[in-house]
Amino acid sequence: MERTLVLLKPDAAQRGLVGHIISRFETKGLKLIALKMRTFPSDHLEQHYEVHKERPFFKNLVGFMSSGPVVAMCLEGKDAIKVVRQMVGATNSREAAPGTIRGDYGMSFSNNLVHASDGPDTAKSEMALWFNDEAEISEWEPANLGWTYNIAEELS
Ligand code: 3AN
Repeated sequence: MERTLVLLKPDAAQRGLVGHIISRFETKGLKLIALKMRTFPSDHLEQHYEVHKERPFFKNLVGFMSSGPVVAMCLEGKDAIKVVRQMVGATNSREAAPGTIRGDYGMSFSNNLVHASDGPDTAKSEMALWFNDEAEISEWEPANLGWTYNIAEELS
């Protein structure tokens, strides 16, 4: 099982899409193991987007992300990082494929609703940044796990 970090950006809250987006991950079969909502300070967002710090859009990005509540969550599942990235779609929402979250709900490059970790190393460091306490992660077994996956072929 793999874990990934997902952020619902302030535009998701402002547009009333938080429930819709979380529901898509849940109905896909991804397991929600951590969830919180807060308006986070700029220094936290600067850390999160450290890799983009030299890019011209960095200041706007941090300003946007700290302008309202962000919903942070961890999702778990087989190949969760790739599965979630595919569900999120291309960075530019206008080019994101229909059926993806950005493709279905977005029209913007910058206000693109969702962030999702792009690989195992970033998933690990981002989860540690957003959920610094082990107590914030819920270890639990969904009652339908054996129906979401094939136990003999995928869970043994
Ligand atoms: P993604 O979230 O699709 O992995 P990244 O990691 O390349 O995209 O970029 C991080 C965030 O920075 C994007 N989600 C987007 O909001 C913003 N961003 C990236 N490139 C640009 C750009 N050229 N102009 C404005 N915002 C950008």
